[in-house]
Amino acid sequence: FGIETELRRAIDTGRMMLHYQPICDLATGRVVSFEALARWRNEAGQEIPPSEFIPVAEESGLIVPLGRWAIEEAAKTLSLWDRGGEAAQGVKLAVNLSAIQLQRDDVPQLLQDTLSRYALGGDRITLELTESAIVSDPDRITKLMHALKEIGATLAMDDFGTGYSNLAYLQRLPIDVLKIDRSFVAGMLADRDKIAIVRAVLSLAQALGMATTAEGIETNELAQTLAALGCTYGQGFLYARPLAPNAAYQFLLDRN
Ligand code: G
Ligand code: G
Ligand code: MN
Ligand code: NA
Repeated sequence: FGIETELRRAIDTGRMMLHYQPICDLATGRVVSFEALARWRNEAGQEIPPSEFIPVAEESGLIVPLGRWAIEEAAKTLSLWDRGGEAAQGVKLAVNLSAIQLQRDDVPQLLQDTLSRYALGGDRITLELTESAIVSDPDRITKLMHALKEIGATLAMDDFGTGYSNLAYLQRLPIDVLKIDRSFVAGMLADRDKIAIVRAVLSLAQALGMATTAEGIETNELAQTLAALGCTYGQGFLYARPLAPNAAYQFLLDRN
């Protein structure tokens, strides 16, 4: 009850922040997008991790206003960056969507309205969904995903390999990018099983015409190996931690 009340207030009063972690093209090193990650410092000044407040938000229904806020905030940030010049022109922001938000809210309508208000093209937004979103209500989610593609959004499957991977859906749904979970990526150079899984996911994605993002890249060696294996994009502390908006924009200016 306490955390739920405080979370509601945080969303209403702007205590919630988005931090942005760069995602780079492994072949060129250029930043292609940033993943938006919610950050919450409560009234006592403590950082509450998403692993604590996202489940509370999902159970209480606060995930709907939280998800709306995240889309609004990402669009606002993009339009601000665009006013700074050309640096951010082709860059996308990736917003995480929970299964519950997809069920309860009209996300395509919301996204379209928000993009229009900020004069942004749909191609500037990536939506990261998890396998649980698809399993929850396949028919509805299939329609939603097609509606989001109509708007021009990129669709990424987050944490791939950790959920109920239904390969039939994977093939049938308009998914653009598979994000390979960091539990397979970090440590793969020293673990035959992990590298075998990563290779298998890369060839599956290639066969289905999807791009790939490896999460949790912490070393150059890992980035080079993944590039050589044909992985498209990389994300991890090697490039940067999730950054406050101004630091993310500066990172973009320095790197691209
Ligand atoms: O911030 P951290 O890097 O610890 O993120 C952990 C996880 O929390 C992310 O992988 C993501 O699944 C989830 N998460 C972070 N921000 C959001 C958000 O705005 N909405 C939803 N639904 N999940 C988020
Ligand atoms: O959406 P997802 O649950 O994958 O969110 C990414 C989470 O992983 C965030 O909590 C982020 O801080 C974390 N993360 C991102 N890159 C790295 C990394 O290179 N190493 C580790 N240990 N964690 C990372
Ligand atoms: Mn994610
Ligand atoms: Na992930």
